Amino acid sequence: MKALIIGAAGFVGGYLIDELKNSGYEVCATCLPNEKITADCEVRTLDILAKDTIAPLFDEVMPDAVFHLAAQSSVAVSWKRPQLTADINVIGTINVLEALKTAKKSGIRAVLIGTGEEYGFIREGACPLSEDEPLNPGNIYAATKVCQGMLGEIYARAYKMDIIMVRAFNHSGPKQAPIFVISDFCKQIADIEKGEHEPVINVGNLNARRDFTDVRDVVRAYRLLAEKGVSGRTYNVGRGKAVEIQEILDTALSMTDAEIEVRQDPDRMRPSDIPLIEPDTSRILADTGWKAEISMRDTIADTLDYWRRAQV
Ligand code: A2R
Repeated sequence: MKALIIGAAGFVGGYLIDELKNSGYEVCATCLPNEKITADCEVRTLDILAKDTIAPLFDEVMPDAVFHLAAQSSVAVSWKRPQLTADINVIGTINVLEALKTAKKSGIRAVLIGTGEEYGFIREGACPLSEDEPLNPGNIYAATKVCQGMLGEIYARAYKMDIIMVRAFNHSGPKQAPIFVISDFCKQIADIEKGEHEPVINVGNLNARRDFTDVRDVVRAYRLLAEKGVSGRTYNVGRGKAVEIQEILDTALSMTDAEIEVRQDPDRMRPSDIPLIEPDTSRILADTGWKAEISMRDTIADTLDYWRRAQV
């Protein structure tokens, strides 16, 4: 089996390359011209906004499966740069789908990665969220990903293309940028331990409840969806058990001997924060047998360990 990963220089890409290679796939991975992929696999440069360059790449690589990870993936950036976010996440996805439609090889399976944030402002009692729950996104990033999912469904139906849509809930692990909460807390603690930061941890809204899965479990879900998912279907990928951000903070703080003061930081409060997001994961379990296996404690420990060893 040959896999093409689009947008593989980001956080998830490296883990997906490893997962696929360890499962016997031949892997080709793309990155932007200014990015680097160090993993041992075939690497191409690709900007999904350069639409005429995508189909030739498909025709050269001839993949069995395409994993579309390329995105402007930060909620915070999406508030500041809405047009860029829409260009990459919506127009870029159309460019990928059009290229798949015209590719010489037919029947390429595409896995489009969206987000649990697509559910947005959910009605009371809606959790755990099934994939059929109405989408009511609460931020610009999420809105563009709703659009990506709709486009995937439309192309699958209209052109009988083999497309699977994913709504990935929060995922974390070593090497994640510290704009995401687990990585942020762990980096701050590691910096304090190294004496590079005053013994204060800055936090945002600690009462929000989110569903966290280790990135290594998440990429295993993506592989299994490419292998066993039902064409045209949307799948939640998550643990199925939300926790308060406070619990993540407490767990991370329990792993350090440093005396640390917790300080609420207004800059870390997101506009329109949503109180609870938790998926129903029964569909992916039924169709692929996947469920999250790595504990949140292990994810936090590994992420803290990563930042302790990181050279600044
Ligand atoms: O924005 P950068 O320089 O970090 O590059 C990102 C890249 N990317 C693009 N690739 C091709 N053509 C473009 N026009 C373009 N714009 C951005 O996609 C980055 O290297 C990659 C996405 O990786 P991350 O932002 O680290 O996302 P992550 O955590 O790997 O998540 C993978 C997927 C994304 O679609 C998320 O929205 C979803 O999972 O949750």
